[in-house]
Amino acid sequence: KILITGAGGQLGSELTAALASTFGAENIIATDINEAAAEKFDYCTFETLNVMDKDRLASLVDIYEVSEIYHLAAILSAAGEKNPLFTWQLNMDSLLSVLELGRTGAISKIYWPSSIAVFGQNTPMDNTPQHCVMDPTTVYGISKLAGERWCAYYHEKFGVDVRSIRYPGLIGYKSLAGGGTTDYAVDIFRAAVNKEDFECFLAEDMSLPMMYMPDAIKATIQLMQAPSKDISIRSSYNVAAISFTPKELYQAISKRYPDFKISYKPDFRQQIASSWPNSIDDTQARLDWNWEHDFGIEQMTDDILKHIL
Ligand code: VAH
Repeated sequence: KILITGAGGQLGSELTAALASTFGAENIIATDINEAAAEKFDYCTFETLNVMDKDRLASLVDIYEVSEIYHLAAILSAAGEKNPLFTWQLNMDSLLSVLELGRTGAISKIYWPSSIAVFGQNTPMDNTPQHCVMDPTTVYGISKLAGERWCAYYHEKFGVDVRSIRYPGLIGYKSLAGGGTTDYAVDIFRAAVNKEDFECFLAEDMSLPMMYMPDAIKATIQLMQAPSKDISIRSSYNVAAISFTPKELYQAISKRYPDFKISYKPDFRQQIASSWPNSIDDTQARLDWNWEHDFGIEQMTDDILKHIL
């Protein structure tokens, strides 16, 4: 059975549904700290779980005979800056509890998302390589980089089968983003279809690596299904799809919504975004498990606007 933490979140809502259709809803246990998330999961088992509560996590693993955990619960980059120490504790302690379940043999496989937030000001910004200087500036990024090293450590020392992707900004229309620096690219679509003007918290020329949710889901399931021997990176894989600026996304949307208006009012998130790469080199993911993205900015925009209404 597969247990997902943070299942009610932006990624969790869609990944849980995809796992249910791939592996059978009867094999899925969705968990979230937020009880109200239960309503999204009428198709599978749902349990409330605070990931800081490692005893409850262990008992859910035991009760449901869980063999795999997708540990998605975390505090993201922008939200994390408001409460640095708690963000560190939550992001790190919960990952270590999951890795310990792997070490003791309670579970046999782990998925844990990392992020391009592991990169920083001295990282090469264009076509950022898998291995390079990583000097994250946010607590979220620091926790993801440390988490990557823990994943590699547990694999190396204890043989834990843990797999990870450094996601770019993820864009979906089915659930809202929360507390991230890339959230504008989700919110902008709702403003457009609701015929509201949009105020963007990043500068118009702030290029960032992004990915449409179906590509992120595909990458995750592909990585988790790859034979263990093909996984050469046990920290976390660079994975790329598209890069664009707020202005380019606005232009793509305004082709379909000509009256749509945007203004730019960069806040503290602009500084976070400018410490992240413009584009990512994902050669290793392409070599190891045949990663290939499907959606460009135009296809993504079409698809979202077709479905979001
Ligand atoms: C954030 N969406 O903005 C996340 C992501 C690449 C950024 O990790 O914090």
